[in-house]
Amino acid sequence: IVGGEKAELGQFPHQVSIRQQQRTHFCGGSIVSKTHVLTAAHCFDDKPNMFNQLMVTAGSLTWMPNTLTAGGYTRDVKDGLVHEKWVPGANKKWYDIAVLEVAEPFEEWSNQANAILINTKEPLDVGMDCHVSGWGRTVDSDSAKPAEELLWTTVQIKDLEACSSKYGDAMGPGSICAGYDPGGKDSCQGDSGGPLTCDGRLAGVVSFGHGCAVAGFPGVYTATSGHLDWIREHTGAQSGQAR
Ligand code: 4AZ
Repeated sequence: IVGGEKAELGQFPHQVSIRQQQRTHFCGGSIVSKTHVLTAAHCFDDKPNMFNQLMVTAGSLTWMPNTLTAGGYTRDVKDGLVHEKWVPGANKKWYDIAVLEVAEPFEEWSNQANAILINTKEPLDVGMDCHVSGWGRTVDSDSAKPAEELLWTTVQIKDLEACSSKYGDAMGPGSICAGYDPGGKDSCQGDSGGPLTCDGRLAGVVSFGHGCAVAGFPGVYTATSGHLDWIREHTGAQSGQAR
């Protein structure tokens, strides 16, 4: 997250960090049911069929393995599914959505780890304030590491036509844009797969953008409302409307 502030425990109880064993955080995700996490397909381009080596952590402000023991709920991943229409490495970032099934359910919901309802409202109002959170880069630089603490920022829903005219063919059906016009607030690499929430509903999954926080280039999100059938088929997610 570029231009963000530190989250408080319980502020984003649906947020998870996805790691490969004891290695570094590589993507975010959202708990959508006791057993399923929604994330981005492109997170797994370089880890095809390695789902059973992954783990997810919820209810923690840090992703770091050594401090994870101090709190949070870590689960092994049992299986995963990338959208069957996702094409790794293609210029078209269409169907950038995936689900992970955890080996042990998130049995006990708490105010620190909890499922989020899927937004069904479409379209969302242009200009609406939404929140994006994650441990991704805080500056758009290849040398940047993931953030140590969970960050979040506020971005606004952008006009779809105006945004697709900037991104062209890269943006698929069922994608939306959200950003901050002056620049300086955005999701960035490492936030991928994580939640864009609008009125407390999961409206988008962090997908891609032209750099991060560049004025005039909002972030692109896979819209949950554009993939409801797929999400319902592959998760036990519940839906609700953003107000
Ligand atoms: C990335 O590289 C990435 N500003 C994710 C989100 C955004 C840009 C890049 C959105 O994964």
